[in-house]
Amino acid sequence: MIGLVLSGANNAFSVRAEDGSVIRCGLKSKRLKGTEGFYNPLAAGDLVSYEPASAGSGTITSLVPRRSLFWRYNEKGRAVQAIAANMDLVVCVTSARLPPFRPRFIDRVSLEPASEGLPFLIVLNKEDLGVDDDVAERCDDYLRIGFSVIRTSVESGGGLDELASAIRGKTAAFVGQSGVGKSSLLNALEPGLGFKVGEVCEKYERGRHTTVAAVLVELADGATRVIDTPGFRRLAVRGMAPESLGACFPEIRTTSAGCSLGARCMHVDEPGCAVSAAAEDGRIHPDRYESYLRILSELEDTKTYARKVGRPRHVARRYSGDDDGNDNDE
Ligand SMILES: Nc1nc2c(ncn2[C@@H]2O[C@H](COP(=O)(O)OP(=O)(O)O)[C@@H](O)[C@H]2O)c(=O)[nH]1
Ligand SMILES: [Mg+2]
Ligand SMILES: [Zn+2]
Repeated sequence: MIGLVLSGANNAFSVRAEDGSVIRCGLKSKRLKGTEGFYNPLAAGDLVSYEPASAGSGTITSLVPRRSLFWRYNEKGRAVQAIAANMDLVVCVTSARLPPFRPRFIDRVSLEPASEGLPFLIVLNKEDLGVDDDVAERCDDYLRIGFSVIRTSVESGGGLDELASAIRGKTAAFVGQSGVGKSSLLNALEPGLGFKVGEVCEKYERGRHTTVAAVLVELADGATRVIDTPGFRRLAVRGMAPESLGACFPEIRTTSAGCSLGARCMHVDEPGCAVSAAAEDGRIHPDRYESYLRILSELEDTKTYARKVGRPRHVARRYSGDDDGNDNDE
Protein backbone atom coordinates (compact mmCIF):
# COMPACT_ATOMS: atom_id res chain seq x y z
CA MET A 1 0.00 0.00 0.00
CA ILE A 2 1.11 3.53 -0.70
CA GLY A 3 1.13 6.17 2.01
CA LEU A 4 2.05 9.84 2.26
CA VAL A 5 4.62 10.89 4.86
CA LEU A 6 3.19 13.77 6.88
CA SER A 7 6.02 14.18 9.35
CA GLY A 8 8.54 12.25 11.36
CA ALA A 9 12.20 11.55 11.87
CA ASN A 10 14.60 8.73 12.62
CA ASN A 11 12.43 5.63 12.70
CA ALA A 12 9.01 7.05 13.50
CA PHE A 13 6.84 8.59 10.82
CA SER A 14 3.24 9.73 10.56
CA VAL A 15 1.89 8.36 7.33
CA ARG A 16 -1.49 9.07 5.77
CA ALA A 17 -2.81 5.73 4.65
CA GLU A 18 -4.91 5.16 1.54
CA ASP A 19 -8.13 5.21 3.56
CA GLY A 20 -7.25 8.66 4.92
CA SER A 21 -6.34 7.52 8.40
CA VAL A 22 -2.97 8.44 9.87
CA ILE A 23 -0.79 5.60 11.04
CA ARG A 24 2.57 5.42 12.80
CA CYS A 25 5.23 3.71 10.76
CA GLY A 26 8.77 2.53 11.34
CA LEU A 27 11.26 1.53 8.68
CA LYS A 28 11.71 -2.06 7.63
CA SER A 29 15.43 -1.57 7.25
CA LYS A 30 17.75 1.24 8.21
CA ARG A 31 18.84 1.65 4.61
CA LEU A 32 15.88 2.52 2.45
CA LYS A 33 16.68 2.23 -1.24
CA GLY A 34 16.94 5.66 -2.86
CA THR A 35 17.95 7.43 0.35
CA GLU A 36 21.57 6.31 0.53
CA GLY A 37 23.90 9.12 1.53
CA PHE A 38 21.12 11.21 3.02
CA TYR A 39 21.21 12.46 6.57
CA ASN A 40 17.59 11.36 7.04
CA PRO A 41 15.71 8.68 5.15
CA LEU A 42 12.36 10.40 4.59
CA ALA A 43 10.89 13.87 4.34
CA ALA A 44 7.39 15.31 4.61
CA GLY A 45 5.71 14.76 1.26
CA ASP A 46 7.42 11.47 0.49
CA LEU A 47 5.34 8.64 -0.89
CA VAL A 48 6.19 5.24 0.57
CA SER A 49 5.12 1.63 0.29
CA TYR A 50 4.13 0.22 3.62
CA GLU A 51 2.82 -2.98 5.12
CA PRO A 52 0.08 -2.52 7.69
CA ALA A 53 0.86 -4.13 11.03
CA SER A 54 -1.46 -3.83 14.00
CA ALA A 55 -4.21 -1.22 13.92
CA GLY A 56 -2.77 2.25 13.56
CA SER A 57 0.73 1.15 12.71
CA GLY A 58 2.77 -0.12 9.83
CA THR A 59 6.20 -0.75 8.37
CA ILE A 60 7.69 1.27 5.54
CA THR A 61 9.28 -0.99 2.97
CA SER A 62 10.29 1.37 0.17
CA LEU A 63 10.35 4.93 -1.09
CA VAL A 64 8.53 5.91 -4.28
CA PRO A 65 11.02 7.91 -6.41
CA ARG A 66 10.75 11.62 -5.65
CA ARG A 67 9.43 14.09 -8.21
CA SER A 68 11.12 16.96 -6.48
CA LEU A 69 13.03 17.56 -3.31
CA PHE A 70 13.96 20.48 -1.15
CA TRP A 71 17.08 19.71 0.82
CA ARG A 72 19.80 21.40 2.74
CA TYR A 73 23.30 20.39 3.55
CA ASN A 74 23.50 19.39 7.18
CA GLU A 75 26.86 20.66 8.39
CA LYS A 76 27.00 18.57 11.52
CA GLY A 77 25.94 15.39 9.78
CA ARG A 78 28.02 16.24 6.69
CA ALA A 79 25.24 14.96 4.54
CA VAL A 80 22.26 16.13 2.55
CA GLN A 81 19.13 16.43 4.62
CA ALA A 82 15.82 15.98 2.82
CA ILE A 83 13.32 18.55 4.07
CA ALA A 84 10.28 18.40 1.79
CA ALA A 85 9.48 16.12 -1.11
CA ASN A 86 7.21 16.02 -4.13
CA MET A 87 6.19 19.65 -3.95
CA ASP A 88 4.98 21.58 -6.99
CA LEU A 89 6.04 24.94 -5.66
CA VAL A 90 8.62 26.34 -3.26
CA VAL A 91 7.41 29.33 -1.28
CA CYS A 92 10.23 31.33 0.27
CA VAL A 93 8.79 33.36 3.09
CA THR A 94 10.70 36.49 4.04
CA SER A 95 9.78 39.44 6.18
CA ALA A 96 10.03 43.14 5.50
CA ARG A 97 11.32 43.64 9.05
CA LEU A 98 11.89 41.63 12.21
CA PRO A 99 13.78 39.59 11.18
CA PRO A 100 15.35 41.80 8.50
CA PHE A 101 14.87 41.10 4.81
CA ARG A 102 17.68 38.86 3.55
CA PRO A 103 17.96 38.76 -0.23
CA ARG A 104 21.11 36.61 -0.14
CA PHE A 105 19.17 33.95 1.65
CA ILE A 106 16.42 34.15 -0.98
CA ASP A 107 19.06 33.73 -3.68
CA ARG A 108 20.27 30.54 -2.01
CA VAL A 109 16.77 29.14 -1.53
CA SER A 110 15.96 29.86 -5.20
CA LEU A 111 18.74 27.62 -6.51
CA GLU A 112 17.01 24.32 -5.95
CA PRO A 113 13.67 25.25 -7.50
CA ALA A 114 15.55 26.89 -10.38
CA SER A 115 17.70 23.80 -10.95
CA GLU A 116 14.67 21.50 -10.82
CA GLY A 117 12.49 23.80 -12.90
CA LEU A 118 10.00 24.23 -10.05
CA PRO A 119 7.99 27.43 -9.66
CA PHE A 120 9.44 29.74 -7.01
CA LEU A 121 7.33 32.19 -5.07
CA ILE A 122 8.72 34.85 -2.75
CA VAL A 123 6.38 36.01 0.00
CA LEU A 124 7.25 39.32 1.60
CA ASN A 125 5.41 39.00 4.90
CA LYS A 126 4.96 41.56 7.71
CA GLU A 127 4.20 44.24 5.17
CA ASP A 128 2.38 46.01 8.01
CA LEU A 129 5.74 46.79 9.63
CA GLY A 130 6.72 48.90 6.64
CA VAL A 131 8.60 48.09 3.45
CA ASP A 132 11.82 50.03 2.95
CA ASP A 133 12.71 51.31 -0.51
CA ASP A 134 15.68 48.99 -0.89
CA VAL A 135 13.48 46.00 0.00
CA ALA A 136 10.85 47.08 -2.54
CA GLU A 137 13.58 47.57 -5.14
CA ARG A 138 14.89 44.03 -4.61
CA CYS A 139 11.37 42.60 -4.85
CA ASP A 140 10.87 44.44 -8.15
CA ASP A 141 14.07 42.87 -9.41
CA TYR A 142 12.92 39.38 -8.41
CA LEU A 143 9.73 39.99 -10.37
CA ARG A 144 11.73 41.27 -13.33
CA ILE A 145 13.81 38.09 -13.51
CA GLY A 146 10.73 35.90 -13.46
CA PHE A 147 10.07 34.90 -9.86
CA SER A 148 6.65 35.55 -8.33
CA VAL A 149 6.42 37.94 -5.40
CA ILE A 150 3.43 38.39 -3.10
CA ARG A 151 3.31 40.88 -0.25
CA THR A 152 1.39 39.70 2.77
CA SER A 153 0.52 40.64 6.30
CA VAL A 154 -0.96 38.20 8.77
CA GLU A 155 -1.69 41.27 10.87
CA SER A 156 -3.87 43.09 8.31
CA GLY A 157 -4.84 40.11 6.17
CA GLY A 158 -3.33 41.76 3.09
CA GLY A 159 -2.22 39.44 0.30
CA LEU A 160 -3.61 36.29 1.91
CA ASP A 161 -6.18 35.70 -0.84
CA GLU A 162 -3.48 36.05 -3.45
CA LEU A 163 -1.29 33.57 -1.58
CA ALA A 164 -4.19 31.15 -1.19
CA SER A 165 -4.86 31.17 -4.92
CA ALA A 166 -1.15 30.81 -5.76
CA ILE A 167 -0.97 27.50 -3.86
CA ARG A 168 -4.47 26.16 -4.55
CA GLY A 169 -4.44 22.57 -5.75
CA LYS A 170 -0.68 22.29 -5.28
CA THR A 171 1.75 20.88 -2.79
CA ALA A 172 3.63 23.94 -1.55
CA ALA A 173 6.71 23.82 0.65
CA PHE A 174 7.04 26.92 2.84
CA VAL A 175 10.69 27.59 3.63
CA GLY A 176 12.55 30.48 5.16
CA GLN A 177 14.38 31.57 8.26
CA SER A 178 12.76 31.41 11.68
CA GLY A 179 10.43 34.17 12.69
CA VAL A 180 9.39 35.41 9.24
CA GLY A 181 5.86 34.10 9.75
CA LYS A 182 5.62 30.80 7.88
CA SER A 183 3.48 29.12 10.52
CA SER A 184 1.39 32.26 11.06
CA LEU A 185 0.69 32.52 7.33
CA LEU A 186 -0.39 28.90 7.13
CA ASN A 187 -2.66 29.29 10.14
CA ALA A 188 -4.17 32.38 8.51
CA LEU A 189 -4.88 30.46 5.30
CA GLU A 190 -7.21 28.09 7.08
CA PRO A 191 -8.62 28.11 10.56
CA GLY A 192 -7.74 25.16 12.72
CA LEU A 193 -4.38 24.22 11.26
CA GLY A 194 -2.76 25.00 14.59
CA PHE A 195 0.86 25.37 13.54
CA LYS A 196 2.88 26.57 16.47
CA VAL A 197 3.84 30.23 16.24
CA GLY A 198 7.03 31.50 17.82
CA GLU A 199 8.18 34.82 19.15
CA VAL A 200 10.73 36.96 17.42
CA CYS A 201 13.49 37.72 19.85
CA GLU A 202 13.76 41.52 19.70
CA LYS A 203 17.34 41.56 20.81
CA TYR A 204 18.59 39.46 17.95
CA GLU A 205 15.77 40.24 15.55
CA ARG A 206 15.59 36.56 14.90
CA GLY A 207 12.94 33.98 15.39
CA ARG A 208 13.26 31.06 17.67
CA HIS A 209 13.22 27.64 16.14
CA THR A 210 9.80 26.30 17.00
CA THR A 211 9.15 23.85 14.17
CA VAL A 212 11.48 20.91 14.69
CA ALA A 213 10.72 18.92 11.57
CA ALA A 214 8.75 19.63 8.43
CA VAL A 215 5.05 18.85 8.64
CA LEU A 216 2.66 18.29 5.74
CA VAL A 217 -0.97 19.27 6.19
CA GLU A 218 -3.80 18.88 3.71
CA LEU A 219 -6.19 21.80 3.51
CA ALA A 220 -9.94 21.36 3.71
CA ASP A 221 -10.35 21.64 -0.08
CA GLY A 222 -8.73 18.19 -0.29
CA ALA A 223 -6.46 19.33 -3.12
CA THR A 224 -3.98 21.70 -1.51
CA ARG A 225 -1.12 20.51 0.63
CA VAL A 226 1.21 22.73 2.58
CA ILE A 227 4.51 21.75 4.12
CA ASP A 228 5.70 23.88 7.03
CA THR A 229 9.44 23.53 7.46
CA PRO A 230 11.76 24.31 10.34
CA GLY A 231 13.35 27.72 10.05
CA PHE A 232 16.97 27.60 9.15
CA ARG A 233 19.36 30.47 8.91
CA ARG A 234 22.13 28.62 7.26
CA LEU A 235 21.82 27.33 3.73
CA ALA A 236 25.11 26.07 2.42
CA VAL A 237 25.14 25.15 -1.25
CA ARG A 238 26.79 21.84 -2.00
CA GLY A 239 26.66 19.05 -4.50
CA MET A 240 26.44 21.28 -7.53
CA ALA A 241 29.12 21.59 -10.18
CA PRO A 242 30.34 25.21 -10.27
CA GLU A 243 29.67 25.25 -14.04
CA SER A 244 25.98 24.60 -13.34
CA LEU A 245 25.49 27.53 -11.01
CA GLY A 246 24.91 30.19 -13.67
CA ALA A 247 21.95 28.26 -15.06
CA CYS A 248 20.23 28.55 -11.65
CA PHE A 249 20.17 32.36 -11.92
CA PRO A 250 17.57 33.00 -14.65
CA GLU A 251 19.02 36.37 -15.63
CA ILE A 252 22.55 34.98 -15.80
CA ARG A 253 21.36 32.03 -17.83
CA THR A 254 19.80 34.24 -20.49
CA THR A 255 22.61 36.80 -20.54
CA SER A 256 25.40 34.20 -20.74
CA ALA A 257 24.50 33.45 -24.35
CA GLY A 258 26.51 36.57 -25.18
CA CYS A 259 29.75 35.51 -23.42
CA SER A 260 32.76 35.25 -25.76
CA LEU A 261 33.95 32.01 -24.16
CA GLY A 262 30.50 30.48 -24.54
CA ALA A 263 29.67 27.70 -22.10
CA ARG A 264 33.21 27.77 -20.68
CA CYS A 265 32.68 31.23 -19.20
CA MET A 266 32.27 31.23 -15.42
CA HIS A 267 31.37 34.94 -15.47
CA VAL A 268 34.11 36.01 -13.07
CA ASP A 269 36.68 38.05 -14.97
CA GLU A 270 36.90 36.38 -18.34
CA PRO A 271 37.33 38.63 -21.38
CA GLY A 272 34.10 39.32 -23.26
CA CYS A 273 31.87 38.15 -20.39
CA ALA A 274 28.36 39.44 -21.07
CA VAL A 275 27.25 38.68 -17.50
CA SER A 276 29.83 40.81 -15.71
CA ALA A 277 29.19 43.58 -18.26
CA ALA A 278 25.46 43.40 -17.49
CA ALA A 279 26.18 43.51 -13.74
CA GLU A 280 28.34 46.57 -14.36
CA ASP A 281 25.62 48.54 -16.11
CA GLY A 282 22.72 47.30 -13.97
CA ARG A 283 20.94 44.99 -16.40
CA ILE A 284 21.79 42.29 -13.87
CA HIS A 285 21.32 43.44 -10.29
CA PRO A 286 24.78 43.84 -8.72
CA ASP A 287 23.60 42.10 -5.56
CA ARG A 288 22.43 39.09 -7.51
CA TYR A 289 25.78 38.97 -9.28
CA GLU A 290 27.54 39.20 -5.92
CA SER A 291 25.41 36.29 -4.65
CA TYR A 292 26.48 34.31 -7.70
CA LEU A 293 30.17 35.05 -7.07
CA ARG A 294 29.95 34.14 -3.39
CA ILE A 295 28.16 30.86 -3.98
CA LEU A 296 30.55 30.07 -6.83
CA SER A 297 33.57 30.51 -4.58
CA GLU A 298 31.86 28.42 -1.89
CA LEU A 299 31.34 25.64 -4.42
CA GLU A 300 34.94 25.95 -5.53
CA ASP A 301 36.22 25.83 -1.97
CA THR A 302 34.18 22.81 -1.02
CA LYS A 303 34.60 20.77 -4.17
CA THR A 304 38.34 21.28 -4.57
CA TYR A 305 37.39 22.44 -8.00
CA ALA A 306 40.46 23.27 -10.11
CA ARG A 307 40.21 27.00 -10.40
CA LYS A 308 41.22 28.38 -13.74
CA VAL A 309 39.79 31.81 -13.43
CA GLY A 310 41.07 33.19 -10.12
CA ARG A 311 39.21 34.50 -7.12
CA PRO A 312 35.99 36.36 -7.71
CA ARG A 313 36.80 40.03 -7.67
CA HIS A 314 35.08 42.34 -5.29
CA VAL A 315 31.84 43.87 -6.47
CA ALA A 316 30.40 46.85 -4.64
CA ARG A 317 27.52 45.68 -2.53
CA ARG A 318 24.45 47.77 -2.52
CA TYR A 319 22.57 45.85 0.10
CA SER A 320 23.53 46.79 3.64
CA GLY A 321 25.43 44.53 5.99
CA ASP A 322 27.72 41.64 5.25
CA ASP A 323 25.06 38.97 5.40
CA ASP A 324 25.75 36.28 2.87
CA GLY A 325 22.62 34.29 3.58
CA ASN A 326 24.65 31.62 5.24
CA ASP A 327 25.65 32.74 8.70
CA ASN A 328 27.22 30.37 11.15
CA ASP A 329 24.99 31.01 14.09
CA GLU A 330 22.58 28.18 14.63
N1 LIG B 1 3.65 42.34 12.51
C1 LIG B 1 3.52 41.11 12.02
N2 LIG B 1 3.92 40.05 12.77
C2 LIG B 1 3.82 38.81 12.24
C3 LIG B 1 3.28 38.60 10.94
N3 LIG B 1 3.32 37.27 10.68
C4 LIG B 1 3.84 36.68 11.76
N4 LIG B 1 4.14 37.59 12.72
C5 LIG B 1 4.74 37.32 14.04
O1 LIG B 1 6.08 36.83 13.84
C6 LIG B 1 6.43 35.89 14.84
C7 LIG B 1 6.96 34.60 14.22
O2 LIG B 1 5.91 33.96 13.50
P1 LIG B 1 5.98 32.41 13.09
O3 LIG B 1 4.74 32.14 12.30
O4 LIG B 1 6.24 31.55 14.26
O5 LIG B 1 7.26 32.39 12.14
P2 LIG B 1 7.99 31.11 11.52
O6 LIG B 1 9.15 30.81 12.40
O7 LIG B 1 8.45 31.56 10.16
O8 LIG B 1 7.01 30.00 11.45
C8 LIG B 1 5.17 35.69 15.69
O9 LIG B 1 5.30 36.51 16.83
C9 LIG B 1 4.07 36.19 14.79
O10 LIG B 1 2.96 36.67 15.51
C10 LIG B 1 2.85 39.75 10.19
O11 LIG B 1 2.38 39.69 9.03
N5 LIG B 1 3.01 40.97 10.78
MG1 LIG C 1 7.19 28.06 12.23
ZN1 LIG D 1 30.38 35.16 -18.83
